[in-house]
Amino acid sequence: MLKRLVALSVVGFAATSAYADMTALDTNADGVISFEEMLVAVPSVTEETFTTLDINADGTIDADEYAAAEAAGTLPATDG
Ligand SMILES: [Ca+2]
Ligand SMILES: [Ca+2]
Repeated sequence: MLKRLVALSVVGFAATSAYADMTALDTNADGVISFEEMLVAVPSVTEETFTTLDINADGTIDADEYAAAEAAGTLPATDG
């Protein structure tokens, strides 16, 4: 199971090569990505996109939501 998840995330990462690791986005290291934190990495991200990624609608992207978005290829592309 773990191996499969890792393989999936590697594939997702390759497809969005400019995307940083989640920990790089989580600048205050609280384990979740806020809209403000995502804005730093992806200045063009909209609240609508963020809300789509925020599956449980708690206002932040947790590791599960990040992994799901990465696997689905729905992470917004960084500008760099
Ligand atoms: Ca954070
Ligand atoms: Ca969430």
